Amino acid sequence: MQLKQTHSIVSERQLPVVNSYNEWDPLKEVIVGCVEGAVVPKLEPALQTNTSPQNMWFFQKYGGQPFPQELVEAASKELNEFCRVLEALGVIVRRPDLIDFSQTYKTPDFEASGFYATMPRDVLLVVGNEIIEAPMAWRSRFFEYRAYRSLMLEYLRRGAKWTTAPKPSMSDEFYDVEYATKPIEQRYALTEKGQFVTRELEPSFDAADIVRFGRDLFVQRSHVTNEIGITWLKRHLGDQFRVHVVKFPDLNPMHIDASLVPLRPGLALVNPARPCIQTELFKKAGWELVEAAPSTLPDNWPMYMCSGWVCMNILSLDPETIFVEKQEEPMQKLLKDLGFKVIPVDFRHVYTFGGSFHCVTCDVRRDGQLEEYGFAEPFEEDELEG
Ligand code: ABU
Repeated sequence: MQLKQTHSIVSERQLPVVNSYNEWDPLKEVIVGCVEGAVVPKLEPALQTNTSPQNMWFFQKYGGQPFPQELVEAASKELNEFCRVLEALGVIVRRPDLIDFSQTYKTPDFEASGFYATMPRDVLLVVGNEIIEAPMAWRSRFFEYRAYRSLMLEYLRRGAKWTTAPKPSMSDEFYDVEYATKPIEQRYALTEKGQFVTRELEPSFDAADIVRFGRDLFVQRSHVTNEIGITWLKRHLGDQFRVHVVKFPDLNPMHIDASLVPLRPGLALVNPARPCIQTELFKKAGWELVEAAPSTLPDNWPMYMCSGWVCMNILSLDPETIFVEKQEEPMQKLLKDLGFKVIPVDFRHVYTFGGSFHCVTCDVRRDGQLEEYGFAEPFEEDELEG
């Protein structure tokens, strides 16, 4: 694949403190989330829409209370071991501040308690030397940025660009509060039309609905990312970047990182259960799309906030080396067959909190620069309509 370099090559020593353009350049510094202080969110319109009927009891029983201690301890152990492995590989690991997420808060528009600082990927989007705090759409996540404030201030002081995107008020009018109770067929029809639980009154997006391929960023509309949120992002990033909307047949879209995961220039994992509608456009750009292998997770594993497809929610140490969950042998084999070195790490207890390696991290600094990876022609809006 021919790469068009748009920045001069910089040596590692000269890298800006925040510097990350894609998902695969050699990793130098990363924020890893933590589960300490995690609180089960109370049911609210957007959360309810993304929760399957069989999991509703969990939020009804524990909403507003700390996550059960045994779940926290097991996941914390795995996260700490992951950090140890990263550090042993020479990566600088940063952790969020400990926050009391059980505190309730009241704004002029709603009342809620918090959630956690487990998934920095959801709230922080790094594009080049800039960190953008995402507006988000769950009331329980309104103040989640506070866990990262001391890190943001440090990066700002050391030269990074730091932006907070405008947050929606999250009043009742912002949501289609009936969405969760609509029959499945009607919900499929609504997602087809691009209508989700969040309305278009104000911008919202989660950073995890965006995946970075250098100059080209791909974003999905979801229950937390609306059209006006994407407009804000496009306009904010300006002409140096191209933001393309991609679609997946997904009843409950929320976060793109278990649907489309680039591994190295020209190669990406896709989810066979929700194949990208615009597959041909990736192929035309010279990208090979490989179907992820299914998870080995037992059916009875507690999964309250995501699907087993987090087996493809990997983190790249560099374009040749990837962290994969230790018991996801089919996924490990697939990646090894594609020529990658796999680092297996136990992470099933982290899955229970709603994500895996990509979700629990925010890659602050990778050794690379802004490049193009074959998407020379912008995706045409009419092709995007699929
Ligand atoms: N944030 C990870 C999304 C996982 C899933 O699609 O099930």
